[in-house]
Amino acid sequence: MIIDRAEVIVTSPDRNFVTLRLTTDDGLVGIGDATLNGRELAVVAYLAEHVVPLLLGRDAHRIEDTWQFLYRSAYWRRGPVTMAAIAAVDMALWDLKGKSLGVPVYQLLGGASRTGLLAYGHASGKTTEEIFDSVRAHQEQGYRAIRVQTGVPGLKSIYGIASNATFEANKGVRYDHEPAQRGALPAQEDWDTRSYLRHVPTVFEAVRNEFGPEVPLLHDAHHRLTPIQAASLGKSLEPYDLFWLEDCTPAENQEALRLVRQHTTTPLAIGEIFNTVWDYQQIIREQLIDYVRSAVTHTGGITHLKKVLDYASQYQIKSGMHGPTDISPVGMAAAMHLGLSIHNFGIQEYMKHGEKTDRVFQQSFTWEDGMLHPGEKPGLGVELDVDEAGKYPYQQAYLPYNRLHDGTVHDW
Ligand code: EZ4
Ligand code: CO
Repeated sequence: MIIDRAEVIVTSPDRNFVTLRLTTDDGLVGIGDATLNGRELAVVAYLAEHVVPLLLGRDAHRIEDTWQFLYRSAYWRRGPVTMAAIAAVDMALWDLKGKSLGVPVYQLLGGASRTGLLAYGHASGKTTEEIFDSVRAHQEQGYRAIRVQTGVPGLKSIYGIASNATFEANKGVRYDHEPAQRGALPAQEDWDTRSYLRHVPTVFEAVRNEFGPEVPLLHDAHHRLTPIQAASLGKSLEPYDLFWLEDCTPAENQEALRLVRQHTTTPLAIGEIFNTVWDYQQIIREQLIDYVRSAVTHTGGITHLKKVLDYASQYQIKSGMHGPTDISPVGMAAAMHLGLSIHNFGIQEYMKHGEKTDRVFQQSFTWEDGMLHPGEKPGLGVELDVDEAGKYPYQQAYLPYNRLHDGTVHDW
C-alpha cells in the first residue's frame, strides 16, 4: 500500500475546509481534515509545499513511523499549522488502513467501549426567551446535553450567539453554520467582563428552573477571564450544576488553573486551541481540568490525541472533543471513532453541518436519541466528492475579535 498521489483540496460549501487526499498504488483513497479556521491557506501551503513530497512512495501502513518522521524531521515542533497538517496525514492513513483491512477505524483502536457517543449542541440567544426557544429546538432535534451562550445587557453582539437569520435558516436551531465571517478583515465585537459575570448566573438559574435538574448544561467563557474572575464565575454557577465551564482563562498559562481550582467545584474543560500533549502536561498531572477539549484535527491526528487521552485517563480526566462546524465531516468522523473506542470518553460537541457540506462529504455516521455513532463502513466512513467540492472555491473568512469600551483588544 504505497502512497502514489497526495492532493490538498480546499472547498467552501458552507464554510472553508481543507482536506488531504491520499491515493495508493492499489487504488485506495484515504482522506484527512486539515482545516484551521481563519488560517486555512497556511496549512494548505505547509502540506502542499513541505509534506506532500515526503509522502510519495511511503508505505501507507506505517502510521506511527510517518507521524514521528513528520514531527521530528521538521525540526520545528508543535504549533497549530504543523499539527493540523500532521493530523490530516494521520487521519488519511487510519482511513486507508481501515479500508485495506475492511474494518471501521474504531475496530483498529481496540473496538467499541460503548454503544454511542453522548453529544451536545449549541443553544444561544440574546434574551432568556430566545435561549429557551433555542434549548427547546435542540431538544426536539434529539440533543440530550446543551451548551448555553447568552447575550449580555449593554453588549451589541457576542460570538456564539446566532443571529435571527441563522435561527430561521436552521429551522429553529439557533447556531451559526459560519461564525467566521466572509471578508478581508475580522469583525470587531465588544466586551465587558463585569456585565458578563453579573448576567450569566441569572441565565443559568432561569434555564435550570425552566428545563429541570436532569439536562446536562455547558458554558464556554472563551478565554476571556482572569484566574480570579474565572474562579468567581465557577463559584456563582455551582448551584446550577454545570456539566462543564469551558476555556475560563487563556490556558497557555497552565498554572492559572490552580487558582481557579482552589475556589470552585464547577468542572473545567480546556484545550480546543492546544495542539500537543505538552500543552496539557501540567493541567493533567495536577488534575486542574476535567475534560480535554482537543479536536483530532488540531492535535496531530488520532495517533497523538489518543496518547493525550490515555495520559488523561490515569487522572480520571475525560474527553470532550471540539466539534464546531469548522471541524470538517472527516475530522468529526475521526473524533467519533476515537471517542467510541477509548474508555475515558466524556462527551462530544456536535453542531450539524450545512446541506452543501453534507453533499461534498458523504458521511455514514448515525445520530439517534442524542447519540452519535461513526457507522460500520471501512475506514473513517466519509467520502469526498471532488466534483462537488470543486463548485465551492475558498473564500476569505475570519473569526471575530473583541475590544473593550476603551478600545483595548481583549482575550478572545
Ligand atoms: O471558537 O470553532 O467551543 N467551541 C468554540 C468554537 C470555536 C471555533 C474556532 O474555530 O469555542 O466556536
Ligand atoms: Co470553545
